[in-house]
Amino acid sequence: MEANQALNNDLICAIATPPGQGGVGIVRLSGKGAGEVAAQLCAKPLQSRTAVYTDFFDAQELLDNGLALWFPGPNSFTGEDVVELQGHGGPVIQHRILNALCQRGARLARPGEFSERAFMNGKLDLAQAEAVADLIASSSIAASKAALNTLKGAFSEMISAIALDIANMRVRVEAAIDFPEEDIEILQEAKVAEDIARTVTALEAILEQANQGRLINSGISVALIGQPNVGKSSLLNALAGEEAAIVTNIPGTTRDLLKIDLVIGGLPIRLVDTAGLRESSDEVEKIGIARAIAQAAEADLTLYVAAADTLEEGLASSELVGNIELIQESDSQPNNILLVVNKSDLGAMRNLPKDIASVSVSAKTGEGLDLLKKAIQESVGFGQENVPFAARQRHIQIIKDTLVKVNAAAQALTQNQGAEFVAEELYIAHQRLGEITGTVTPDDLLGKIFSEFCIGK
Ligand SMILES: Nc1nc2c(ncn2[C@@H]2O[C@H](COP(=O)(O)OP(=O)(O)OP(=O)(O)O)[C@@H](O)[C@H]2O)c(=O)[nH]1
Ligand SMILES: [Mg+2]
Repeated sequence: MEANQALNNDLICAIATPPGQGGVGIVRLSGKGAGEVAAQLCAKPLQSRTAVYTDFFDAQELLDNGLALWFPGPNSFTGEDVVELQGHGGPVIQHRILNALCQRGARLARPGEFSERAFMNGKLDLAQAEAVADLIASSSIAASKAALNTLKGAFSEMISAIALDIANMRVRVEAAIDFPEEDIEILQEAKVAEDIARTVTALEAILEQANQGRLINSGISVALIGQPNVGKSSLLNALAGEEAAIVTNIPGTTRDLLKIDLVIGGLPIRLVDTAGLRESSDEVEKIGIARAIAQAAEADLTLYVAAADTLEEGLASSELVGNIELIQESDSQPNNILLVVNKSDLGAMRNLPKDIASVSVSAKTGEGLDLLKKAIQESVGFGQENVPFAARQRHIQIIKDTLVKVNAAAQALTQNQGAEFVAEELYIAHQRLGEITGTVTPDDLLGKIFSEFCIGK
């Protein structure tokens, strides 16, 4: 890492504000000599951590005027010398300022390079750096709160506490390896089994929270599935509050997937309308139906839509059960399915399968829509409480892998396999968990994470 730091503190610059016109446009500069280069551009000395009103020049002429803010390292976002040049928010002006900086030795930053440097210099850990991108990309208030909590360290603190527990266990287990004859007794005396059990409980709890954090962060995908003409597209329109999907009384209207982003109870939702499920000889429709089933399998929640007026017939009901079973078989989270009985204005819910939660609605009159929204929230495990932190799929996989290894350590202990086996499992668990905050990071992982950032962050 030290070699990286030495290589990477060259001077980088980028426009930090969004493209287009605005009252203010900010160009950021970070790295060795940022203060000097900026002072040349402003043709006056800058003052540490003070806003200086100034003109900006290139070698020939005046470019703009505004404020220059200088944060000498290490007390800056990146930990290096950082300057923010706040000029007028126009693309031509800002590019001229960038050019002037590049003429004086800076280069254009890669996406995420400022945050990557903050990570490299210990200003943020990896989960916090990811939260910077997640906070910027958040699409609901709840998502932004969760990302901010992660940025402030809520998630990292919990992970670090568990990592510390594992480290402490490792110390005791590794000590026992030196006494192969008595190692089992030593481990018993040191109450390692109890500590492992506690760690498993802690990991399971954080896994559950991380799942919520992942859902709120990346958005919850909800698929509308069901037989033709039951009103899936009408429901999508009713929930979205716009005529996004084509609705007709001809069965088989929807052919392809239609995705709409909306917010329900503060949760970012991606709602997907699909082709009605039926036997079809039409090539295009067949592809649409296959996509519908795949979407249901992939979604965090499947809304299986049926129509109240057709449910009275026993046949429709048995088909419905068959289709639900089909989806449950292909779904990785088979419990997350909610039966939505639409067209409540035409009849009551009847002949419903008993083992599945259901809601009655009318896309036409709007009746039951609020209940449906609540049911969607509850089905993905959200009540009114705030999500404690935002997380990513990467974190969830790591927590799961860590759990597997800690459980393996517990098993090695109960089977009296010897301290070195327990130590080995705990070592792998410890290493893997460290990848969340970045105490252990394969280089390609860093490249992947930071390349997803916007430029200037
Ligand atoms: N009475 C009544 N009619 C509805 C309701 N919802 C939808 N419809 C009607 O049912 C018909 C089918 O609606 P769609 O939304 O196109 O149904 P779909 O499930 O998307 O159908 P496919 O795309 O063919 O799979 C249309 O004529 C709608 O106006 C409802 O709540 N009550
Ligand atoms: Mg449709």
